[in-house]
Amino acid sequence: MNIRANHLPTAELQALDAAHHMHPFSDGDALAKRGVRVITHADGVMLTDSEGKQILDGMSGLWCCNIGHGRRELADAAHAQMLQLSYYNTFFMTSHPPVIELAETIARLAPEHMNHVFFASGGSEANDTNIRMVRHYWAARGKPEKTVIISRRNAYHGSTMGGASLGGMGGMHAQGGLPIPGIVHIDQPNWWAEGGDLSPDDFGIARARQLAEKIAEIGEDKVAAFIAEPVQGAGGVIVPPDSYWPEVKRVLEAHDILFIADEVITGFGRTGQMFGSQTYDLTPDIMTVAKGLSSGYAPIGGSIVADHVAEVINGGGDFNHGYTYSGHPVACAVAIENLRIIVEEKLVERVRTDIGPYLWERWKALTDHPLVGEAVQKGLMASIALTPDKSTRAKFASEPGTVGYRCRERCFANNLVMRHVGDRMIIAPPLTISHDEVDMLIDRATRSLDETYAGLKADGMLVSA
Ligand code: PXG
Repeated sequence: MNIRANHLPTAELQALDAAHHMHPFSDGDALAKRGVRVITHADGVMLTDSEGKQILDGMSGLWCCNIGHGRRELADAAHAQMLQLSYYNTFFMTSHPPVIELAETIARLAPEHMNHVFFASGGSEANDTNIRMVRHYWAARGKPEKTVIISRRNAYHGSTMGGASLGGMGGMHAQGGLPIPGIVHIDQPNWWAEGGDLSPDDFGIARARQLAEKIAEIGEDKVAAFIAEPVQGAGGVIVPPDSYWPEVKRVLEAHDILFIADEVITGFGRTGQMFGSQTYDLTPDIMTVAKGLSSGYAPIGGSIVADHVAEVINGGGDFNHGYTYSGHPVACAVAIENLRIIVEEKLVERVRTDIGPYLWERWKALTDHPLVGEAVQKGLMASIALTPDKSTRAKFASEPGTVGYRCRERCFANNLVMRHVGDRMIIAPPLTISHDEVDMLIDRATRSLDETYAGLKADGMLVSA
């Protein structure tokens, strides 16, 4: 392979990276000073860095590599498609075989009532599509004043102006004048952090009822849609109390608004069903997908659209929206091959009946550790809350995220990618992870927790806020 940088020494790669590459969600100066970690190869669940270290990828890249790294079938699909038709657009009354086949495949895998797909290059773009689509839907139905979209605090829906506005991340809203008008937020169902003295079920109901209260406050005639992740991912793998989704469902059924399930992380097997909406028995009008659609082998996302919505959009004249890479043939060919593997290798069933339950056996035992409060999991996404006192669900006296960051650093040192979100630690390994690799993950996580605990003790930081 003729990639010059593959052969450069680490220090040189780091210097060039610092000089020319601006990183997402990073403090550029701090990163340059420290030097980035350069990942050069990956196979299965293991990454290799430029120093030859073998690292267990507990995050599937960035929640995307559902089938694991390095599958030759996907490379072959991309290669063949590039030679046959590397690019053509899907505008101006044209189409091509891979986009047609992928749309049909997705319709077959999606819930019965969802048979239409609008493609994008990733989840953020797809959510921007969704903002425009739900507003256009109501306008086409003669209700142009139904424009407001309700979302949740600490949700993640992308990084474009629209996606970041739908998201409920304070740090993102603080930069660039967000959110854009017409997007409002209610509270998240995060019982550990915000449940106070309520039982998880009472708290779940209370948080779900905020949706009804917000609709009443704005006026149903002004509300276009509610958007939510079945399980919040980037927010810290927040698994809602059992009472939450049934109550939200009741609220949605009682009101004439659309429901967008953001399945960018939960789609394509992550929760043990093909879609997280199926895990929670939800009936979305639109599902946002990306990541696991191609297992990250090619950038592709989209909106899976219910028949009744597609009918209105298709009947509403031109929908003046689209991306150069909507339905990119190479990305579609890669996604088709990826979905074939997910289905034929029964990865979704594997998560539900085999590796998911096995991970849970091992993961929940982490609550024996003095630093770990709750452990939660849905399929192959899981988190633990770090706390100085689990009996009171206490937060640390240090700035939120300080302890999580220290733990993440220990994980790195122990060759495990386990992320922190504030003081929660999260994992979402490839759906192909073996039992032995789960054992390795738990061993490395435990060692990292032990070292974090020892460090906090030594520094006098085991103190409640
Ligand atoms: N929706 C959800 C639920 C996501 O998790 C997006 C939309 C946006 O997708 P794109 O493909 O535009 O990135 C995401 C992406 C993190 C992290 O820190 C998570 C995401 C992206 C970047 C960082 O966990 N999720």
